[in-house]
Parts: sequence; structure tokens; C-alpha cells
Amino acid sequence: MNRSVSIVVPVFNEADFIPRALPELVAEVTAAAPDAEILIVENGSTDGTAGVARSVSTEPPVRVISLPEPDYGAAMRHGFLASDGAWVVNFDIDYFSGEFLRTVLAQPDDVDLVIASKRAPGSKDRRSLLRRLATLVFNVLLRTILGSRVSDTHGMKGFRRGLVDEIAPKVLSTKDLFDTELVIRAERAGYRIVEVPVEVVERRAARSSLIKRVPRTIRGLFRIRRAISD
Ligand SMILES: Nc1nc2c(ncn2[C@@H]2O[C@H](COP(=O)(O)OP(=O)(O)OP(=O)(O)O)[C@@H](O)[C@H]2O)c(=O)[nH]1
Ligand SMILES: [Mg+2]
Repeated sequence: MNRSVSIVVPVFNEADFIPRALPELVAEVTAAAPDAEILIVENGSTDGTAGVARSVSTEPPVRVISLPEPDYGAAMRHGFLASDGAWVVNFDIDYFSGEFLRTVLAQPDDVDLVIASKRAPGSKDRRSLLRRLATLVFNVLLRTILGSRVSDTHGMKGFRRGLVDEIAPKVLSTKDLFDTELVIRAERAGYRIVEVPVEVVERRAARSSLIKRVPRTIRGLFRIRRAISD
């Protein structure tokens, strides 16, 4: 392993958006980290997303991985474990930042996990009031149900390779809780976590339904609590 960073981007039914977003993502990443690899991990798309991603970016640094079942967390987990960078950074196809990547790569040796926290002092969160409220409520649940001290787990993050190799295989959660469980387990294991402020600019309107996520998320947090106490 000698590359500085692997970028993992889960994608689902993004055939329309990838032609404008992926070239921009590749340009931002390679300007910040010329030796980076970018893993686009698609699963379960019905619109030819993987083929579009391959045709938009036919050469390294982009690798396109395609898996059967739609699952954001499973895609992230697969990408993390298939990557080989000294850092692993997760981006969404509509939410990424070369500046955050530079911040990750500039961390001192004793930092293991960098979170772009939408709730850190100095962050500018330009999403709708409802989405910001959902982030706040989710964080209150994380603190009360799981005793976490981090202020955000969803969104851009950078993980050291050693943390990924040790903790990612133990994570049981899938979908939108994979990365939350990974952060919580890393926190419990004593890894050093740093939160950095971020300007949240989503490059298109949110697509997912918050209402559908609420019961699933609450059940998922209790499942994580049981899993980490085993
Ligand atoms: N591989 C994979 N990627 C997914 C899946 N669902 C969403 N994604 C990707 O996850 C990222 C975020 O999805 P969005 O649809 O933009 O989510 P959103 O409505 O903005 O909601 P949040 O970002 O979670 O607040 C994008 O890169 C999507 O393509 C899935 O089932 N599998
Ligand atoms: Mg989005």
C-alpha cells in the first residue's frame, strides 16, 4: 500500500447525474491528491448507472464496482475493504469537497478519523430546515442511545487504513447506518477522532424520504447498542 487515499462513492440510479458530477469529483480529488483512487460502488441500480460511470471515466483513477442489492452501507463497506489507500474517504456523488480531502491528508499521525461535521462550530449548513432538524434529532438520539460524543456521523469522513481494517469487518449495520456504527465502534475502541467544520452544499435537492427513515433509524440505533455491548 503506498497511495495516500482511496475515495469511496456509493451510487444508486445516478445515470442522469453522473455525467456532470463525476468529472467534477475526479477533478477535485486529483487536484488535492494526485495519487488517489476513486471507487464508485453501485448496487441494485436499474438505470445503467455502472455503465454510465464506466463510459464517463474510462481510465484510472476511477474504478467502478457493481453489486446486486441496493444498499448504501453495503456499498460503502465493500468499497472500504476493496481499497488500499493509507486514508479512506467517503463522499456522495452530490456531496464532496477537495478542501475536506486536503484537511484529512494534513492531519498529524495520531489522528485516526476526521468527520466533516455539519454541526461543528463554524459549519455552514445550507440544507433545508427540515434536514438540519433531522441531523440534530439524529445526533441527540446518538448521544442518548449510544452515549456517543461525536456531533455528526453522516456525511464526509476520512478513516485511517488501520481503523478500517480493524473495525469495518465487525460492523453489522447496513443501509444508512453502516458508517454511523463504524464511527461509534471506532470511538469505543479509543481511536482519535477530530471534527472539522464544513460548508454543506448539496449539488442537487435531497431525494430520500425522511419519514421512511425515522423508524428504521431508531430500530437501527438500538440494534447497534445491542451489538456493541456483546
Ligand atoms: N450504492 C448505493 N448508493 C446509494 C444508495 N442509495 C443512495 N445512494 C447514494 O448515496 C448518495 C446520497 O444519496 P442521495 O439520494 O443524494 O441522498 P439524500 O436524499 O441527499 O439524503 P442524505 O444525503 O442521506 O441526507 C448518492 O451518491 C447516492 O447515489 C444505494 O442503495 N446503494
Ligand atoms: Mg443527496
